[in-house]
Amino acid sequence: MTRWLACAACIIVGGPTWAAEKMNVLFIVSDDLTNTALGCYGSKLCRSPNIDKLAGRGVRFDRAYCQFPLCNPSRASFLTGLRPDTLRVYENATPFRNNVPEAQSLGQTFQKAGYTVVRVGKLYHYGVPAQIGTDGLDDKPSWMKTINPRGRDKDDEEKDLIFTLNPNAKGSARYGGTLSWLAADGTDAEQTDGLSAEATIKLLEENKDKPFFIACGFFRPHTPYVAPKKYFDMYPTDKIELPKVPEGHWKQHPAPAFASHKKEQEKLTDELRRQALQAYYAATTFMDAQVGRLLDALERLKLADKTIVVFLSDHGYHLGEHGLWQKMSLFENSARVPLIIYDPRAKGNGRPCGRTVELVDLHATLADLCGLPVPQGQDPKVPRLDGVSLKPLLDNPAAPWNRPAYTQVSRGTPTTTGEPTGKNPWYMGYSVRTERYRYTEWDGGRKGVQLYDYDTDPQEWTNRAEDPQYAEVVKQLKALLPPTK
Ligand SMILES: [Ca+2]
Repeated sequence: MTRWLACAACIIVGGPTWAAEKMNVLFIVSDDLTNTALGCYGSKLCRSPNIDKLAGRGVRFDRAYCQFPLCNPSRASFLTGLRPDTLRVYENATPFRNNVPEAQSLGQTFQKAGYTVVRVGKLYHYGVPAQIGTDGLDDKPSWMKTINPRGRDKDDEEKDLIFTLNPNAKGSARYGGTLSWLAADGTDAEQTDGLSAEATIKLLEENKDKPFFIACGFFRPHTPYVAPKKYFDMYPTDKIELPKVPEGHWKQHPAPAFASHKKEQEKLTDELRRQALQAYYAATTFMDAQVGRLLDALERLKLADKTIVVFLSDHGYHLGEHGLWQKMSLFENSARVPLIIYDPRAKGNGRPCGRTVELVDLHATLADLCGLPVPQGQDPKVPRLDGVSLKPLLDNPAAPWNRPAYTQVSRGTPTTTGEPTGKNPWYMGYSVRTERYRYTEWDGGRKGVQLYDYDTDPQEWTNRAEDPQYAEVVKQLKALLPPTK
């Protein structure tokens, strides 16, 4: 009966067929991209015209947070809609199905609804650059088809052309785990991300007449920061300013807050820091150009009005703020992510949203926007989603919202099942972010507590956790930890 009525409505309004009315999804994920490198989030130097254009069209989330500032735990979380503590995935080695075999992933939700669901490049965790061109730590049930491009960046790596801060290291610590970069010869199209854009455009062309969920995971600006030379030329090092770190900064905060620091970073001179920023910006602008190719293809194929576009990074990134580089901290630079959602039907398009939202919300959001069911607990082996739909904020970015955002990170080496063991001691830091504050406890507060008031201290230079004036704020935020369903 419902189906007949729907078809009748189509005939009356002369609209497209029921199947064609389904919204498509183009899901674009960047790797290790910080907000501070994007024009639409306030960067004065780094250029990102295509992501800026998307932000102007859709809703730009200014307080969006990852659940864990590391590839595998974060990606497993947002691609399932389940928190790291539900999946018990805290490092880069454990596939989430080891712990929660029957979880229904975002890709599975769309497959069940009859969508064509395809992945290009890095969606679930991949070791970068070591696993480029492979399946990485993929989740096979999530996709109907997968494409793993491999570009000349891998050839240049094999020729040892890439500068690394850690030249004596082998394995992932040589390029992926440290600062490394290359101003590459050749064109955009030869790079892995250039090939990923090309493959994604081909998929859009092939699937333009049926509902699709196409996911494109770019590898840049993850280390090694590799991009064609022309992008390096856009950022002369003498134009690059380094972030300020107050004298004695580390002594005012708990030690675990800085435990992501790596020994080799002590080799960084100001000139090397500027070169690292130049390379990171070059890799970002190169990746942005590939995003632009995808957006142009949507226009050319007349898909722009019936495709929801999501752009995000798996977590944030330090570029020297707090004296830190890369990820794995619970400061804003590491926990905060760029997130843009463009649904052509949304009333809030073109406006920023300042509400605290989480990447774990994406599964519920996209299912809601496309009218698809998600697990409701009928089967106890299939967990309900931990996130909620952001649809109300897409229609009204200033709508009332009472959900804070959570980010957690481990210190020490977690076991692959996530369970603590005597042999392998480790602990968690949990952080809760409201629109004004961030409150963090390390090991339940036993290894330190932090509180920042962003109204007066946007750079997180003053830890207010012990300040009597903030005692009531601490009490309220403490009650929110750890996150619960
Ligand atoms: Ca990452």
